[in-house]
Amino acid sequence: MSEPAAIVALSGGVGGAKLALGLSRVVAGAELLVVANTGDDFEHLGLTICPDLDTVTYTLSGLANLELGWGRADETWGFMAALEQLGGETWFNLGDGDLALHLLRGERLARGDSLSSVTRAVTERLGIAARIVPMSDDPVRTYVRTADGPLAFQHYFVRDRCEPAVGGFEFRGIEGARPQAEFIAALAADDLRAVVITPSNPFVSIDPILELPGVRRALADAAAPIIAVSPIVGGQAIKGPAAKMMAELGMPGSALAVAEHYGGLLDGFVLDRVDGEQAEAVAALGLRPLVTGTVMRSLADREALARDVLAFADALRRVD
Ligand code: FO1
Repeated sequence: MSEPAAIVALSGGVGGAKLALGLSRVVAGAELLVVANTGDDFEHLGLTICPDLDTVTYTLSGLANLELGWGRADETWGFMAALEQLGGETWFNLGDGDLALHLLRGERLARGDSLSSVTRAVTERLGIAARIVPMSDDPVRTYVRTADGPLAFQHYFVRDRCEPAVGGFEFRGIEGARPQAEFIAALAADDLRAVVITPSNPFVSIDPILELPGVRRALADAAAPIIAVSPIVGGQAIKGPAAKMMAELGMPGSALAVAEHYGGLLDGFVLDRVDGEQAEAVAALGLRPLVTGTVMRSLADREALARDVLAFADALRRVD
């Protein structure tokens, strides 16, 4: 049989999208299936906003706003200025170009199209060779447990700027949500080369995907190594509230703590060189550690990490 070639990457927003871009440039396009978290999605101003799907889509099409980490580059804000003038809610910024995607998606969803079909139409139109799918076509909404009660994710993340201390998470609707069909099929396929858990927030970007009914089972049965890249480097998250959440959850803010969080699900765990001394403790968990450069500043960094992760998976597959 020819070498297995298919890659499944689980991704949230910025960090995950960077590695997804690296992967898309080192494997043949259609061999990469990026599964995006939809727990961050929410209804706002009558629109269905899908931040992680959109960040991955914009990143793989070269349209992403690299300064903001979300939305489009070269954006204009005429809509927001008019919304402000009219007294609308302006805590969540919607660029004029970004708005086109939300309106198009809203119209298609209202017509009964699935989120997968809308996403496929957009990614094909934008010339993205990789496949990008939502983790589910059924709605799942992440709520953050705080001292003042559950908080919808975007209210926590944007409106309240991640200030409330988190006590845990709720993924509302997840019990009845079916994992996206191509995602589950890819995990069962015998041409699967690797499952890559990208360096996204473990709690609010990756766990919603893992907690979907049937996903952990499908991952356990998958015929390829499952590798996670630490989102924590030197005790800090590259971007976002992961380290703050870990402290509030009583966990050490370390790469090792992330490895423990994913636990037995993994075959391999990738740490940055600054955390190299934790490799032994990761190995003691029964995981294979890989120590390399995981901070992705340039496109070359994204590609280099992607190559390292895939070579790591190939090495693990040969020993298993
Ligand atoms: N994040 C912000 O911090 N402020 C915003 O105004 C904002 C607007 C926004 C609009 C569209 C979109 O797709 C993402 C947006 N984000 C914004 C980022 C978003 O909250 C995060 O990307 C995810 O939910 C976390 O990964």
